[in-house]
Amino acid sequence: MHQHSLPSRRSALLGTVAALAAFAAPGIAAPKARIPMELWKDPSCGCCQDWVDYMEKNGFAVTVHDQGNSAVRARLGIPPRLGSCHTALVGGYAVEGHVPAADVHRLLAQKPQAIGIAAPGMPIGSPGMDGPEYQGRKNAYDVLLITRNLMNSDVSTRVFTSYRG
Ligand SMILES: [Cu+2]
Repeated sequence: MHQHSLPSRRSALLGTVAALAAFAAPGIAAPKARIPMELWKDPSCGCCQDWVDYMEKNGFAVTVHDQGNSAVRARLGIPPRLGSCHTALVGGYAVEGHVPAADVHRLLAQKPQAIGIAAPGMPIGSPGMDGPEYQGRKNAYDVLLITRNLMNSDVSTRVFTSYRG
């Protein structure tokens, strides 16, 4: 048994060394797997698609559903007052609206006990709401962390990141 397992272990080790050498080589970026995200939006929502394109450029692989946004939002436990134009699910968290990718990456790294994060409404200047039609305008907005009280199921929020206008 030992005789048989040795060559394969050895080649696996050599493979690892080769991979590490490739990662260390200057000018060669380590290939990074994109994070799967599922998203629900209205088919005619242009700013939703702009956000999808932005997320695709920032480390996410987005599967888009052109319906069911409101139903998914309700299912995930996001109250309508925190709603926006699209709802996403990533790593077990809800992401509502035009949330910057950095906040989603931080959420996935910190793994708080939470429903997810939201940028309620459609803040002008947020990712996907920053096209030429807005002429560089930026409104201040907060990305909120949404939590649910496990005792009474009350939903509450606190500021996750504040963006200045
Ligand atoms: Cu929008």
